[in-house]
Amino acid sequence: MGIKKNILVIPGDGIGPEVTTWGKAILEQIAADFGHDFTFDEALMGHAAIEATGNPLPDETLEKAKKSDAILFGAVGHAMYDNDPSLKIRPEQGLLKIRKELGLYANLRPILLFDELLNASSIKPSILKGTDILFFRELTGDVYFGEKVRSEDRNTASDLMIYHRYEVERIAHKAFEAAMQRGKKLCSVDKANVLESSRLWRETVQAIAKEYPEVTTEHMFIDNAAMQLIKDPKRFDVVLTANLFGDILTDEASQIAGSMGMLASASIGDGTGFFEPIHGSAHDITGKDLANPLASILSVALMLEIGFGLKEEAKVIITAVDKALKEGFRTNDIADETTNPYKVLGTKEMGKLL
Ligand code: GGG
Repeated sequence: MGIKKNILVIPGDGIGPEVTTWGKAILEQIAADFGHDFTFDEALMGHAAIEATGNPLPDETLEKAKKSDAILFGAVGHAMYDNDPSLKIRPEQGLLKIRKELGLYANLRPILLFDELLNASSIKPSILKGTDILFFRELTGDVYFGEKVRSEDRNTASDLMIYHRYEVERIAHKAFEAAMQRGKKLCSVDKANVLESSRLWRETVQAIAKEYPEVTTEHMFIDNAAMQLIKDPKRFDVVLTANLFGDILTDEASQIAGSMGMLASASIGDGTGFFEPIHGSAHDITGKDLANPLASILSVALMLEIGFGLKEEAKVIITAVDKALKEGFRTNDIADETTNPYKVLGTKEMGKLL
């Protein structure tokens, strides 16, 4: 029987609107094919919201988000803020605030490697083949939310790296539960040889690990993890890490999957789930029909599976992506001339194909 869901679409900035159009189109197609009743609303966030209202997360957006069953988000950011660090109101503040307000503390980032893209990576296919990693990036703590200070003379600055035990406990439970459903291996990544917040992280994960004796747990320093990810990605199953480390490590891991344009994410916590590609607003390619819509489309698969429990529908999307890749269709970011047949599509053509 079909289900009824109200989905809020927040396209955001840069290539966000271009890719989110196709994520939404897939949701409409799935609803038609499986008899679901998906209704959509739209809201502003990021630079688009600052331009319209002066606020990167307008109250109206937050209210709509709280009322919705799931959120499909694109990206935030604009080059003008990167070039002027003194600007106080910034697009990213909208994204951080909505994560905090919705209690979205666990960001799941699966490194889903399609065999057809083995050659799109700069890492050797023999090292990559068989890689299947699920990252749990903590999302509502760390330097992102700790106190930020700039001295009066503007010559000194600090960002407080802060974690509370309960924040580590709740995401650790989610990660261990996922490990139980997968390869029963969990690697917790920190910098406990240097950082006190990482020592709290490690002792908390060690305590939680005792509740999951079937899971083999290891602890790794972030610098080593960054190296192992490229050297031997297959050694990882579930990776649990903090906000900043997770942000950096998953951008690195996107090269295993071939491109940032291939990685989807699901942010979950106390209520409404939030689904977005891991990539940002990519101003260099905005409006050029070059963006890869697959990360948005795969984020929809996560919404269906994790948000709504619709596993079959999610599988249909992953199979369709796999088929398009097997037939040789590529966007520019995953193009690799060794593929035969081989056709490079724009954002719109790839979106329509799916
Ligand atoms: N779709 C992800 C996105 O828009 N990222 C831009 C960004 O600034 N994110 C902040 C963060 O997740 O660390």
